[in-house]
Amino acid sequence: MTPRASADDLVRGIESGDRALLARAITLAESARPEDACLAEEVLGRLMPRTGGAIRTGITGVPGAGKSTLIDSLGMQLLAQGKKVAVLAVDPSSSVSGGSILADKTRMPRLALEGNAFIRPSPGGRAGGGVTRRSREALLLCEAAGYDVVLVETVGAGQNEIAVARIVDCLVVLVLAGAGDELQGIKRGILELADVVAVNKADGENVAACGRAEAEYALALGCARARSSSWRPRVTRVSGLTGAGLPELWQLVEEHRAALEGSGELEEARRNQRRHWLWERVEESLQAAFRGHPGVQARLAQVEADVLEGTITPAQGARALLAAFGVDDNG
Ligand SMILES: Nc1nc2c(ncn2[C@@H]2O[C@H](COP(=O)(O)OP(=O)(O)OP(=O)(O)O)[C@@H](O)[C@H]2O)c(=O)[nH]1
Ligand SMILES: [Mg+2]
Repeated sequence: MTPRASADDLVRGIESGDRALLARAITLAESARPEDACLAEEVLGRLMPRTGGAIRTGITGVPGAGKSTLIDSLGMQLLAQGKKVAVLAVDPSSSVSGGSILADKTRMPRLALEGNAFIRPSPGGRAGGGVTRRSREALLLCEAAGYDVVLVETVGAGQNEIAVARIVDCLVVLVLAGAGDELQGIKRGILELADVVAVNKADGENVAACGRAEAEYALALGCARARSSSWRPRVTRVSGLTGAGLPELWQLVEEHRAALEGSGELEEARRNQRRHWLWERVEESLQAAFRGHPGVQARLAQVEADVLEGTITPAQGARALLAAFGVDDNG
């Protein structure tokens, strides 16, 4: 067992960019043990003044869309510009159905070897789509450690994009050409949240099809309702494999950042995210307190059985449990 690091050790280590201590702080934040979580909270609290500076970008797309490959290439390009890059990634070990099972274990083979890069696989793996209940803390800790860019890989579509949109500033959605009409519904959902759509795998024989897909998405994005006064979602074509189009993709991410900063929307979005974070934690703690309450525990099995049998309504069941918890829900 490694000796337990103190808050001072962790704060100083993260301030100096120590990746091992950064990783430990994230592990503490994710821990189910209250004393670990408390320590992580203290550390993050002290580091908060150092946060806020990174470009926080979500990279999402269906399984096998090429997210990890693209992040590996993009990360290398950003490192070449002198940037430090952190990646919160979907755990590759649980990645069986999506991409190639034969792919390198980390799926980011080049970035993983770089001293100015930090890759954090998310323990939730595919089940959680890569966004865990402590991804936000992990992101902020990376920022405090001096990473200029934090990329969050998540598997689409649906709830995961909503979760990742709550912690990043810019959401890049990777799509594939010729994926068929069955994706129309997903496409519409994507358009609601995407800041940048990147048609990926535009290489070899696939280039022409990607061009057509790009035009289609551009048309669809043009018709979508505007979410921001300063930014219209844009579409571009990339190949994570060859690296083609990645500078242009990053240019769009930076333009997006500049537009939102200029209009004040970035700060507003981050304020909303912090409000959401507050309520998320309140609700999480309330639920834990509720489930752990002896009075609730004593009645839970019976109330649940009654609700399942239909002898009482779910609303009546909830009222009974809340009364056991000490909340009078009669008014
Ligand atoms: N032709 C081509 N193939 C690619 C490209 N990017 C990724 N691939 C291939 O697509 C497969 C999946 O790539 P990944 O980068 O693991 O995709 P992912 O979206 O991270 O997959 P999951 O994390 O499993 O959801 C691999 O076999 C890659 O080699 C690309 O730009 N062009
Ligand atoms: Mg991946």
